[in-house]
Amino acid sequence: MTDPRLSSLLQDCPGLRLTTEPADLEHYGRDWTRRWTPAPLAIALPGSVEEVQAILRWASAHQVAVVPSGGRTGLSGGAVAAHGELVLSLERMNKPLAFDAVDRTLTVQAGMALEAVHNAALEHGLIYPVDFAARGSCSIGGNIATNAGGIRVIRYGNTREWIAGLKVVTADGQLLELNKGLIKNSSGYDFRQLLIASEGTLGVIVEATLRLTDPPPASNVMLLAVPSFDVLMQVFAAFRERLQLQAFEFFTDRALEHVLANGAQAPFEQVHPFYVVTEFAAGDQAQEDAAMAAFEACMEQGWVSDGVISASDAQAAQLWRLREGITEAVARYKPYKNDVSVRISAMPAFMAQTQALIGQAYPQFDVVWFGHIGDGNLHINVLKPDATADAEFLDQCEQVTKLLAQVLARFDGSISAEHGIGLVKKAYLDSTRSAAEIALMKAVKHAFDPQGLLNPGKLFDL
Ligand code: 2HG
Ligand code: ZN
Repeated sequence: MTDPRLSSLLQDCPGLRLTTEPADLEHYGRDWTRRWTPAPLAIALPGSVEEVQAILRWASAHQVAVVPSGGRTGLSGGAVAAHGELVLSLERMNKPLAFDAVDRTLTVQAGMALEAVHNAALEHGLIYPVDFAARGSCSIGGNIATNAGGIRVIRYGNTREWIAGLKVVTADGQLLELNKGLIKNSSGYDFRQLLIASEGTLGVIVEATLRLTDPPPASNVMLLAVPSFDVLMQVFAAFRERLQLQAFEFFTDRALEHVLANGAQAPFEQVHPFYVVTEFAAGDQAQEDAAMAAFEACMEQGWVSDGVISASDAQAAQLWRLREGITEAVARYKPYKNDVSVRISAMPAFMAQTQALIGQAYPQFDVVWFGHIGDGNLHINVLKPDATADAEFLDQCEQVTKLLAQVLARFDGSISAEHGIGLVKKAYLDSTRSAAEIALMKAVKHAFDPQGLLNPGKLFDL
């Protein structure tokens, strides 16, 4: 540990677990984006709120930039440390702290994995309903810092809806207790909501009090084959009208090909251009009949050409794998990712324009479409051909993203639906947020972090 600043950190925070091992710098300095070369100063792994406070007091006194770090499964570069920052990993602070049966809340440390939160809630007969494929590796603190969405937003909303309270350490080491689990609290600015989606730029989330709810009734999963992009929203309307949807997701034949190549089982004998995975309440005969009615109505219209319904939990998991396995299946192609959203009512027109733009712009690339179509959220992954150089590929993708951002601006959409802005999308923030809003965001950042030490360069440049 040669950097003299680190000896002073250890003096201020005796016993702190700190590492500068090259393998650790590499591991903790990056997230699931692979674009930046990690180069952190060191990795701090505090075990308590007091240690987090001591680290931030020290960083503030010595003007050291800090990157708060959870499971680093983010896709926007929000947890990358490429410029000598201190990584503050919440990994060791990963325990449930308290359950309250009357409030129906679970208080947890920020480093707890989402899946561990799910399991802890289930132990009390309740659920924490935000869910997505990275559940085993992502941390609840990171979910909150990006307002993570996922596959059940259509039914339960984003992370934001489920946060009853937050403990946050500020840039100068103060501890804020935000909202303290209250349901009603009209006492001025809600800093809890401000911290949600702030991407580690305003404070370090150390604990969260999560709202829990009843588990859903028995559900069924259905996979539908859809002949064209244009009818996806009609299929959605037909199902939403008749059923209480828990999820409504789509993907293309290209996406399926990659998942099958990665070991999944083909769902149908024939190949179809598009697929929908939908999950819905199916606890009684009336709901089962409604599901069949929706399916038949779509078949009659020619909006759906085949379908399969899960007959067991194992089959439901198999069907989900086709959708949830996409990110992993395409990872080896270093995909350029777009994660965009518009209002559901604008989806058909937006999809038509985006499809035309992407079709023209990337005739040479493998483009994989999928996402949470029931939330107006599309993921568009452009896969890098092995023979194309990284820089050339990135440049072409950025050019197209500029055009996509213009389309989005026309539809009042968002350049980041659920992955955050981080480093990857900050050049396009102004397609979604007005100049006045960005100026206010910077003023808020200055109020919380006057020295600009918390996750610098993420979201916007100061
Ligand atoms: C998903 O919906 C995630 O599976 C990841 O948001 C999306 O890999 C992506 O682009
Ligand atoms: Zn997603």
